[in-house]
Amino acid sequence: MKGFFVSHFLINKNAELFLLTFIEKRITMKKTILFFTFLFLTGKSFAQEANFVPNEVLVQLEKGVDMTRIIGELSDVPIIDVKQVSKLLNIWQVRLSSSSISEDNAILRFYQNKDILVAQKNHKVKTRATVPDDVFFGQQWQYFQFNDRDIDVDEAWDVTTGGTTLNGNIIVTAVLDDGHDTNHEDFEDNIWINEAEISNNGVDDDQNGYVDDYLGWSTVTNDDDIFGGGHGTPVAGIIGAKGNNGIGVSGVNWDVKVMIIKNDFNTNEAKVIEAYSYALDARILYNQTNGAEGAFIVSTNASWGTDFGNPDNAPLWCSLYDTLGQNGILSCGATINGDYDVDVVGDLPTACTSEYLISVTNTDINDVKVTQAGYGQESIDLGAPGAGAFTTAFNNSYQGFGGTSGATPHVTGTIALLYSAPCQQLADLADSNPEIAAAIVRDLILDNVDPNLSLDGITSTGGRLNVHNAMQSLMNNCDSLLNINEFKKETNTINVYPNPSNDFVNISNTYNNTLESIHIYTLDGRLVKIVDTIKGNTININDLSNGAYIFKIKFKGSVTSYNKMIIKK
Ligand SMILES: [Ca+2]
Ligand SMILES: [Ca+2]
Ligand SMILES: [Ca+2]
Ligand SMILES: [Ca+2]
Repeated sequence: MKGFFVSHFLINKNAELFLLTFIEKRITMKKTILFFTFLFLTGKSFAQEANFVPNEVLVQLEKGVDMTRIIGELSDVPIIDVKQVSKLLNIWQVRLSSSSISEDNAILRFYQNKDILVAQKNHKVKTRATVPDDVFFGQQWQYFQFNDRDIDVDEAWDVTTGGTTLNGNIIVTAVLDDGHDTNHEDFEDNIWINEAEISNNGVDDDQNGYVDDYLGWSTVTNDDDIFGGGHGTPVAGIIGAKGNNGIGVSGVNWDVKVMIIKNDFNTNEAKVIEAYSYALDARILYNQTNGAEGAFIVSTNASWGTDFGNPDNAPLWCSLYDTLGQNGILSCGATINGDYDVDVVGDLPTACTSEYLISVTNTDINDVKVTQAGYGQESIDLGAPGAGAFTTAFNNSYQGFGGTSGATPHVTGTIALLYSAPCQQLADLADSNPEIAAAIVRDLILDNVDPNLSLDGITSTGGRLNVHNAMQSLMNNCDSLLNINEFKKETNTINVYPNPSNDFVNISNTYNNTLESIHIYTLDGRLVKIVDTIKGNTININDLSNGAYIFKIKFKGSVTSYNKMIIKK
């Protein structure tokens, strides 16, 4: 037996040194044999010892033994400092003089003292990170840089890499863009397919109002010809290129379903509304059928927009974000690629005031806002890495993709990833109250950014996306998600009655805030009336002609305006 011990000690001296002594001291011979057999079988996988703090050793003393006495007994060991790290277990951190003894020799010496139970090196501990095996992962600086100028998604992947909620909802994110390279190798099954539809038979099999919408939907050709994606393929890749499949890159989600809605964005707002409506219809159907039909869309991505667009003139487009949010969908918008304050000059959609629209600007590899990227303390929420973010590209290739277009899908993808977290409360809320779930996920992202000087004072959060921080906050607060007061404001319901109305309209909300102002627009965006002296909750509209109007309602102390459609007759 002795010989076996010695040879094992020689083979694997680092970790087993202490075990040898431990076994001799603490357990019977019979147990020793079992323990050592186990060690022998498994020892090889620990051939390399983890990094440790130089000139430090941790020691555990017998209960009640005084460290001062031990130091006296070990006068030949050059101890320069000790600190108790556990009173209960009598464990001490011991610092040694650097030059005179190795950690191994000090440990050997400690074990010669009968009152020392354990002596070991002080191994370094660091945040874990899950790294996928995709060959170009190393080029995805937005995920990992040694100087940590990144979104820490690798650390979030310790918790989840995407896919479904705990209740089994398959998480979908909708990309409204110029289509997708459907032949790209690095998506595998991460592109959403409408399983309830039969392709190319001229029949709307799932009766969702769209004929043959099998691969998604194109508002250009009114079918599912989504092929294209010079711009859309990188966007989709950032959200959900297949992770850890040994090829290409990884999206923010290793697994997710990306719904492709192809659009021609050089046309008009009607097409924008059509594109969003496909996503909205699918989520409403999902909610109404308890997941039997439709799609569990949690986020949409708009890496496009109208430079200098005035939200006041686009009430339909802007109010769509409220409707999407009320049904559980957060939307992300890329702001202008120009050095402008969009609070002042306007932008569509990123200056729309909906609580369910997250507006994103662009940071670079040095974690600094790109000069040619919009900002706005009210309108723009946060920064994300966009300038040259490495991802998939058209024609089955890979490239650095840029601008706010590259920044935004990192946020869109993060929304999807958070929904896949192992938090039962969030999964249940996503089913029972999609709007509150969406508000929670939004706040998790916005409340947990990395503060960033280049964004300070010119964005609402003053920071850059940090996926890990948001994920940690979710897991830490999972049990009390519903108790967080901040979320209550998002459950605010606006009541407008009667509707249709004649001369007077009453407006109230759940929290009885005082009305500050109401801007009344025609459906084509023309401002026809401003009401800013309001007594009680009733306003007089007898001067309006008959027809439909958008009321943009603002309460005192709230940054949000609520859009409601009112019929005057
Ligand atoms: Ca990092
Ligand atoms: Ca259909
Ligand atoms: Ca069909
Ligand atoms: Ca991959």
